[in-house]
Amino acid sequence: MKVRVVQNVLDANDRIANTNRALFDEKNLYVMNLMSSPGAGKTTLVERTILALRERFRISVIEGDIQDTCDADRVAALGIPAVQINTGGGCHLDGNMVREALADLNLDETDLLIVENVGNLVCPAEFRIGENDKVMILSVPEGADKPAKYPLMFQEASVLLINKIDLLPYVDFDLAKARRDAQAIHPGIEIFEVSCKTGQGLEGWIAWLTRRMETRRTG
Ligand SMILES: Nc1nc2c(ncn2[C@@H]2O[C@H](COP(=O)(O)OP(=O)(O)OP(=O)(O)O)[C@@H](O)[C@H]2O)c(=O)[nH]1
Ligand SMILES: [Mg+2]
Repeated sequence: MKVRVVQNVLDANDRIANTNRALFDEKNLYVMNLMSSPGAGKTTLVERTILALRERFRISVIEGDIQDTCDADRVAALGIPAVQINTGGGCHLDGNMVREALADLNLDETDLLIVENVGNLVCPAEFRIGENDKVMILSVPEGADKPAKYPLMFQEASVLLINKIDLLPYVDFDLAKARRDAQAIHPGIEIFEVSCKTGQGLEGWIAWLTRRMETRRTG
């Protein structure tokens, strides 16, 4: 019985996510759902991505947090339209929350919609929001055992950014193991080693995202 209830919730969410996706397709919009543990570097990546692509694409951002508006404020400080969703305790965004936030954005003037999910390594991966790609960050201080212990997000993501590689000299992080385990869970997953602090490796990420957007736009 309990399993059936959870399944019903996921089915209902899928229906709303499909409606969102139909709207995104109609507006010729590429949407990425950015997920990670708290503090892995999502908002810093959003800022870096905006700075790299703002001349080429019109960008809007939805920020998901349990409370507060500081992430949306960071994005708005760059002159980018940003909507903050406060889940009030909820550990993930779902299709309906994103649907409601869309009302505050001008989708006709957006090419790239970045949705930063609530910091959590488990639940966000279970709820589709109508995105084109799920993008995941694993940061070096979290440890290389995370793909093996929290496989779902690695399975669901189209791309994995291993962030904070500037900290590798100071933290025990087995890069080869993290890559190997992520590939075992999701064969062929794209992996980029980056530092959102120094900018190292971000050109690979920006090239990947640009390719995905172009593929989307040319069908
Ligand atoms: N050393 C280092 N610090 C980083 C890097 N990327 C982000 N940080 C720092 O990590 C902290 C958290 O970064 P955020 O971008 O706010 O992380 P987040 O994933 O958005 O956090 P939540 O939204 O709370 O889940 C900040 O102090 C960043 O400056 C990096 O590549 N290297
Ligand atoms: Mg953030």
